[in-house]
Amino acid sequence: MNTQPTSITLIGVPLEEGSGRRGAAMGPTALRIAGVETTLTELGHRVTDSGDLHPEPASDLPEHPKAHHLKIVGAFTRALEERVHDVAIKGGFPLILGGDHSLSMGSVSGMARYAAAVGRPLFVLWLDAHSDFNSPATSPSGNIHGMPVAFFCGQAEIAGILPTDRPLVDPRHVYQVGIRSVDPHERVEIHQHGVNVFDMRSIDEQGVASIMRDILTTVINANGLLHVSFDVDFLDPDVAPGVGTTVPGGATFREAHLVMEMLSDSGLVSSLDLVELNPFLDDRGKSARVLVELTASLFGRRIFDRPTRAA
Ligand code: B3U
Ligand code: MN
Ligand code: MN
Repeated sequence: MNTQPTSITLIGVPLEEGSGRRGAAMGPTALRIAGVETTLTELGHRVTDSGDLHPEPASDLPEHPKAHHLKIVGAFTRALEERVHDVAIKGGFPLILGGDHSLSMGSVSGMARYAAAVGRPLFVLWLDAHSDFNSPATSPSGNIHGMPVAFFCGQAEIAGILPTDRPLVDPRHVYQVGIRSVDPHERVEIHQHGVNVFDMRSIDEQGVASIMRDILTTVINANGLLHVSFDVDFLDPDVAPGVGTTVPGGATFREAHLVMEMLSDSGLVSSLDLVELNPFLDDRGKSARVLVELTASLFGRRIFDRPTRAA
C-alpha cells in the first residue's frame, strides 16, 4: 500500500511548443490553483514545490522542418531530465506539472538514468488517447508531443538533444492504455518494437481492473520501477474538456480513478507526469480539478480501505 508518507517534488513545466497550439504552458498554474500541493499535504505527504523550469532555448540545436520548436523543446528536455534524475536520486518522487507531452522525453529519460543507476528496469504506463510513437520521419504534424515514446525508446533520434549513450526504455516495458488514435506509421512501429497496447476496445472487453492487474504483476515480478504518464486526453472529453486534442470515447471518471487506486495499492509508482492540460480550453477549471482528484487517488485517498492483496 502506498499509505507511506512520500517526499513529493512538484516540477512545473510550462511547455506548449511541442503541441502546435498555445495554452498548455498555463497547465502548471492551473494545477496549482486547483490545489495539488494542499491536497497531497492533507493526505500526509511532504510536498515541495520547486517552481517552474524556464530554460533558455538551446542554441546548439537546429531548426528542424519536421520537429517544430526543437530549440525550446530540446532545452526543456535537458532541464527536466536533469531535475527529475536529481529528485529521484535523493529519494524523492518527481511529480511533473505539464505542459505538453513532449516533456516526457525529459521526465522519462531522467527516470531511465535513475533506474540504470539503481539497477532496476524502468516500466512506463502511458495513459493516453494517442501512442505518441511518431518520429520526425513519420510525423504527420511535426509536433514533438506526438514523438516522446519513440524518443525515450531510442526510435526517434532527434539528434543532439540528449547524449546518444543515455539509458533508453525497452519498448516492451511500455504499457499504453486508453489508446484510440494511432497514425498509420505508428501502428507498424509500435507492433514492430513490442509496445504493449490496450486500446479502448480492450478496456470495454476486459475491464480496466484486469488490464491493470496484469501490468502490475509484470512490474512486480521484474522488481521494476513504474513511471506513469497521464495525458488528459486519456479521459473522455466530457470528463475533461481542457485539452488540445480531444478524442471521443475515452476513459470514464471511475475507470480513471480505479487505475489510480490500483497504482496506489501497488506501491510501485516512482514518478508521474500530468500533461496536456490546456486551461484556455477548459470549462471553469473542471479538468484541472479532475487531475488533482485523480492524483489524490494515486497518493492514497480512498472511499474505504481494502484488504491488502497482491496485484
Ligand atoms: N498522432 C498525431 C496527433 C497527436 C499525437 N499526440 C497528440 N496528438 N496529442 C501527431 O501529430 O503525431
Ligand atoms: Mn500524449
Ligand atoms: Mn494524447
